[in-house]
Amino acid sequence: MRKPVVLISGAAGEIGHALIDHLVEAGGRSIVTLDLRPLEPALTTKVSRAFTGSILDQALLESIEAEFAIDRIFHLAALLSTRSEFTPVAAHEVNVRGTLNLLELAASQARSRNQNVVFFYPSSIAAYGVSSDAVMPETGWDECSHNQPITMYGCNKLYCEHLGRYYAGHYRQLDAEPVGGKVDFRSIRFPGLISAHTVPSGGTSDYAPEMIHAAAQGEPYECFVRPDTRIPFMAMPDAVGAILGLMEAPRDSLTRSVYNVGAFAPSAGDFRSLVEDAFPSAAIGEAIDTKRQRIVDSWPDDVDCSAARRDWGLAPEYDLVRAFDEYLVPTIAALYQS
Ligand code: AKB
Repeated sequence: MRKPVVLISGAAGEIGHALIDHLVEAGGRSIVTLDLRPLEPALTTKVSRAFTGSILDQALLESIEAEFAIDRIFHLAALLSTRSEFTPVAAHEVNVRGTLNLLELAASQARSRNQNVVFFYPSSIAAYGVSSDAVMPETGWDECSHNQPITMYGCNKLYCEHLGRYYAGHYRQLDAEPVGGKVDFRSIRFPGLISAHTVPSGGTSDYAPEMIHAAAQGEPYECFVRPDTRIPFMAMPDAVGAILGLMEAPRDSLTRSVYNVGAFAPSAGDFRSLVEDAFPSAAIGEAIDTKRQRIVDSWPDDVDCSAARRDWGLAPEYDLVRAFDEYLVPTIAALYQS
């Protein structure tokens, strides 16, 4: 019998980079990765197989399915919000058709081995479309509020949340013997994520990580959103912790398939002040991109994470100050000194 493995798509990206390290540290299943870009050598040695290819390549997915017994999928591959606006059809192909391909792979694996496949899907605050006159509850918006995204990426993410629910509970429901219920779809709507080790590309929340990484390198940075712009963020270690917390939770403790998470929601001006305190020579200016500003303005100022706390114990380690003092500043400074 083939040993069950974990499949990570988009493994060479920001979340994948951090997730692989945590999964290896935790031990357990072998890891198979798939990304358009080759996995960096330091990670390749930690995984069983590193495929370089596309989630749109059906022949590649079929060969991976034939070779491995996959019982966990972390589907991280995606085009982010800003990049998707320049190539909306390509974004739909990657973000929707690619997700459909991975869900089909999960359903096929579950059917052939008559065992559940747990499927992690990273959704986003981009699934929201909050109108400017909406008055946010003190606890932030819950998962069911203002789900009217204004970006292709946000539309993709919201639709794939529904695709996941379909595969989990209604897949081929008219078949003589439906296999619905064997894809255990679990999703997190990530806020902006800030990694000390990598800089994102193609996102609209990128102003925060771009700002601190530029300051640490002594490079000038022009912030593309207003100082009063406010959205939720999370340090990357807490994002990975949230993924593992959700994936380890007993199925019957989960009251929903899509959860908000967040750790702090500073304004861009607050974030800039902390960067300037940490890097006094930082040269941070302002060059507001009104079109990207419109996208960020449609996202929630903050989100209600009570369902995640209640169902699977979401508990970020890093608030804003601790993220700077104990994770971002020391790690990023060391990154660029070496
Ligand atoms: C983006 O900016 O597109 C992403 C996101 C918030 O999902 N970082």
